[in-house]
This record gives sequence, structure tokens and C-alpha cells, in this order.
Amino acid sequence: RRELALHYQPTVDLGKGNIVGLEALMRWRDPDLGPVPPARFIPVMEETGLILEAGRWALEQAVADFRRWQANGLHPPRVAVNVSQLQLRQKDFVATVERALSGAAGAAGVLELEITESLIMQDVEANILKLKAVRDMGAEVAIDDFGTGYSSLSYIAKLPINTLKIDRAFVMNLTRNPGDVSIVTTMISLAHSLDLTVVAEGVETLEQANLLRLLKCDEFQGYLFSPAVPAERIEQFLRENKSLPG
Ligand code: G
Ligand code: G
Ligand code: MN
Repeated sequence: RRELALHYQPTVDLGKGNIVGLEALMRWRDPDLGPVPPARFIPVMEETGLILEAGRWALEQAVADFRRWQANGLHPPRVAVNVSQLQLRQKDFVATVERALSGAAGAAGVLELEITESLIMQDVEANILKLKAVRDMGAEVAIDDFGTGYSSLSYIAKLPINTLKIDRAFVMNLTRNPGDVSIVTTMISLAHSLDLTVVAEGVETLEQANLLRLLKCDEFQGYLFSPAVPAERIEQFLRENKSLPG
């Protein structure tokens, strides 16, 4: 019934302060209930299999939004779409991504797939093949919620990924908890030694951003810059070249 929408949360370069990515986050407004939080409806979609159709829609809508911004003369950064377990397990997962990119011409720099650490490590050999195939089409891959699952260190170097996203749990108390500083420092150094871009999630204060910059983290996401906002708002951000002050 066209009740789903994609909102986007920017990812920001910690050095330059500009927007370098946009994460698509599904929103559902029920006519009676009003906005339903994703934490409530996404698990139900996963249980019922509806996530296959909704996930396909999200991939296609994100690419369509990207192309529309481009057609409007803007230079949108890559759009990231979250992929759930059921989607990744499908035999036609790679074909679904290919279809969303509609034939691959000019597909580089358009799409990034976010896959949680715990999901990527399940059936890791099969996932490596699938993710290699989507990367060959020009899509990038990020490990989401890093640090909350358990990664096999022997696999992490073999995964065809571009980006590691440090889970919000490690960022939350970063400026108060020396233990979290040690963990985040180690994650950043692991990522850089594997030639990956590191993104810190859930940055809410300037102190957190400054510390992360000092620790050589590349990018961040969080309320300090912006929550997820509707596509029209993103278009404004891009027109104004919205960036982090200072
Ligand atoms: O920003 P927010 O409260 O919307 O996100 C809640 C959770 O819902 C996040 O863990 C996010 O990964 C998940 N989520 C949001 N949109 C999608 C989507 O399009 N597909 C999948 N699989 N998960 C999503
Ligand atoms: O699991 P995933 O990383 O895909 O989902 C992102 C989740 O984090 C969403 O629920 C989003 O609303 C939330 N989020 C994004 N930025 C912040 C932030 O700065 N603070 C808090 N508390 N939550 C955030
Ligand atoms: Mn995500």
C-alpha cells in the first residue's frame, strides 16, 4: 500500500566534515498506528519472509533516489542498504542486486550493502562468493555492528569488504571509558591494516568526534550530524553542501 519509505542517515568524513555516504533506513507509517519503529516491524518481516520483497524494494528505491539526485544535478555519495539474513541466503541474491543496479552501466560508486558481523560470519564461505560477485558489479560491502558478533580472525582478512562500521555500543561511552578507547583503537588499527575504511556509529557529541579523529577513524554517523531524514531533506543537504562546522 505504499506505506514504506526510505529515510537516509548521512555518513561524514571526520577530516573534511563533508557527507561521504547515505544509509537507507526503512520507515513504516501505518494509517492507524502512525509510525512503527523498524525494531518492531523488521523482525516480523524477517519471520514472515516479507523482508524479501521489502528488501528488494529498498535496493531499487535507494538506487532510484541516487539516480534522481544525479539527474537533478547533484553529486550524491554512495547509498548503503541494509541486507538481512534471509535475503543474503537466497540463491538469487546476486541477481537481485544486479537487477537493482539495472544492468551495471555506471554502477560503480552507487551502492553499498551493509551486512552485520554476525550474519556475514554464518556460512562465511558461501557469503564470500556472493559478496565477491556483487563487488564485481561495482557495489561496495560494509560490515555493520562490528564488535557485537564474533568474527573469525582467519576470515576477516579474506572477506571481500570495503568498510567496517564500529557498533554504537563502543562509541557511547568512549570519552568516559578508557576500556572503550583501547577497543576502538584496536578496531581502527585492524581495519586500516586490512585497507578498510572505518566508520564509527552513533556519534552524538563533538567530544566523541574529536577523539575519534585523533584515533584516526575515517568517518562517522550519528545525531551529532543528523539522524535519518527523508529523501527531500537529503537533497537539501547536498545542495547546501552541509558539512560539520569547524
Ligand atoms: O534507524 P533505525 O531505528 O531505523 O534502525 C533500526 C534497525 O532496523 C537497524 O538495525 C537497521 O539495520 C534496521 N533496518 C532499517 N532499514 C532496514 C532495511 O531496509 N533492511 C533491513 N534488513 N534492515 C533495516
Ligand atoms: O543497526 P544499524 O546500524 O543499521 O542501525 C542504525 C541505528 O542506529 C538506527 O536505529 C538509528 O536510528 C540509530 N542511530 C543512528 N545514529 C544514532 C545516534 O547518534 N545515537 C543513537 N542513540 N542512535 C543512533
Ligand atoms: Mn546499518
